[in-house]
Amino acid sequence: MGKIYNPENIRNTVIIGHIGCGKTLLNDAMLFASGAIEKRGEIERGSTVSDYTEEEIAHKMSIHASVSFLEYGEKKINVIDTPGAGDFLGEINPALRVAESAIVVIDAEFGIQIETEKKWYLANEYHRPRIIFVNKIDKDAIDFNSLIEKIENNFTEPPPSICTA
Ligand SMILES: Nc1nc2c(ncn2[C@@H]2O[C@H](COP(=O)(O)OP(=O)(O)OP(=O)(O)O)[C@@H](O)[C@H]2O)c(=O)[nH]1
Ligand SMILES: [Mg+2]
Repeated sequence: MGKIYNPENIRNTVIIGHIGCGKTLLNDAMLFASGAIEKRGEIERGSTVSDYTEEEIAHKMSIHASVSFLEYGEKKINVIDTPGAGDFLGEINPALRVAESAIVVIDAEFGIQIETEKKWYLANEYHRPRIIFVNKIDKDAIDFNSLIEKIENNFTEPPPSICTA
C-alpha cells in the first residue's frame, strides 16, 4: 500500500510556459533533486518521467498534462507538467484549476514569448500565485539582467518572484 499523507501536507503545483522552454526537463530535475528518481531523463532519449506516451517520445514534446510527485520533508508535492504548444491549451485549464500554485518557466535565450504571456494571464484568471523559473541560462549571450527587467515590466500583476538554476 502506498504511503498515506496528511492532506495538510499535500501541495499541487503546475509547470507552465512556452513550447520547448524546458518544463519537462525541469520536472525531471526536480524529481531527481528530491531523490524521487535516481537518474535524470533526457528529451532526446525519450526517458523523462512526464513525456512517457509513444506520441510524446516520438515528437519530443509534451502533449498531455501529466502528474508526478516528490517529497520535501513531510510534504508531498504533486507536480503537473503541461504542454507548451497552444494547440493543447485544453490541458492547461484543468491543471490550473487543481493546482494551488504555478511555476512559469522562461527560456533565457528567447525571453517572454507568446505562450508565456497567455499562460501568465490564464494563471491570473485562476488567481494562482506563481514563481518564474528562468531556464537555459547555460546558453551563450544570455542578457540575464535585461530579461529580469522585462519580466518585472511585463508581469506586474501579481509581482513575480524570480528564481534560476
Ligand atoms: N541548453 C539547455 N537546453 C535545455 C535546458 N532545458 C531544456 N533544454 C532542452 O530544450 C528542449 C525542450 O525541453 P523540454 O523539457 O521538452 O521543454 P518543454 O517546455 O517541456 O517543451 P513542450 O512540452 O513541448 O512545451 C530539449 O531539447 C531539452 O534538452 C537547459 O536548461 N539548457
Ligand atoms: Mg514538455
